[in-house]
Amino acid sequence: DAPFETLIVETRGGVGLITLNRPKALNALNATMIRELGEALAAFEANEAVGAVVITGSDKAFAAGADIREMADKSFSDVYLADLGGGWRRVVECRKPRIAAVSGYALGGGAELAQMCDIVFASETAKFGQPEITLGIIPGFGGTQRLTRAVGKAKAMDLVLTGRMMDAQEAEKSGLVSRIVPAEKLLDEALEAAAKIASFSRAAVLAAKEAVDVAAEVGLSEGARFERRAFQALFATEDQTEGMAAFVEKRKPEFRNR
Ligand code: CO8
Repeated sequence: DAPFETLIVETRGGVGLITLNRPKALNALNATMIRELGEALAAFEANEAVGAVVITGSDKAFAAGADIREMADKSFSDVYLADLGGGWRRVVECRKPRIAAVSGYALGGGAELAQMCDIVFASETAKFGQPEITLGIIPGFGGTQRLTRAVGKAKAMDLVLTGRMMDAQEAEKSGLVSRIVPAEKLLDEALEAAAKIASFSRAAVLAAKEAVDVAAEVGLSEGARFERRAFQALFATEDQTEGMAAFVEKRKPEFRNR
């Protein structure tokens, strides 16, 4: 694995694990970290052995936002020409499922990174918020869009306009968090879920993720049509034959990603 300045990147079986690693700055997302996240995810995307990715931080902070020190003196033309926030596209574009394992602060860009992941596991200590308004800005990478789709307008407006934090319970109840997990089990449970996903037919996993993602973009009948075509297409895979044969024969399937 290539050495990264701001991340620890490793593989655990079929799972890619990215640990945000700027502990002194509570994992504030600087330009290097955003670039490296894109690179690490692209490498996992290209690595056939990897079926799912876990992104985590430290006990105290998943990530306390974009790096305020790095942004403080920038002008409009600086951030426009550098396409500040645009580097995140590479994070979103990853086709393999990503699980965010969140402990401690997930604020601003850190909350948005969690929102970009497909599944969010939170420890009881997790705190989510969009405090950008307190800095004279607004969320810059999906916090007004993905958050609103996840939790609805009422909760999103409350969070984005007041900048307050919500705890894991509230985040789970409102639909941002998939599961709350005891802090000491957070990473293990995320790795276990990722390993399970990685064990399934890769084509089925990618199609399932793609179809769920389409729901955020299109109307119901168009989305259902997309789903049906993707569903039907999977009957062209050997994994479908194997998965159903294994059920009928009462044995474990052996998916070969064909
Ligand atoms: N940027 C830079 N440094 C940070 C950040 C940050 N976002 N958050 C914490 N740090 C640093 C602190 O400056 C401090 O450094 P030092 O020890 O050198 O003074 C260190 O981390 C520890 O932080 P604290 O001493 O503040 O720790 P506390 O436990 O007292 O407080 C908090 C923890 C509440 C999380 C507090 O640090 C805080 O409020 N942080 C800022 C949170 C914030 O406002 N985040 C939003 C940032 S804006 C944003 O994310 C815009 C997203 C747009 C995306 C565009 C793409 C790039």
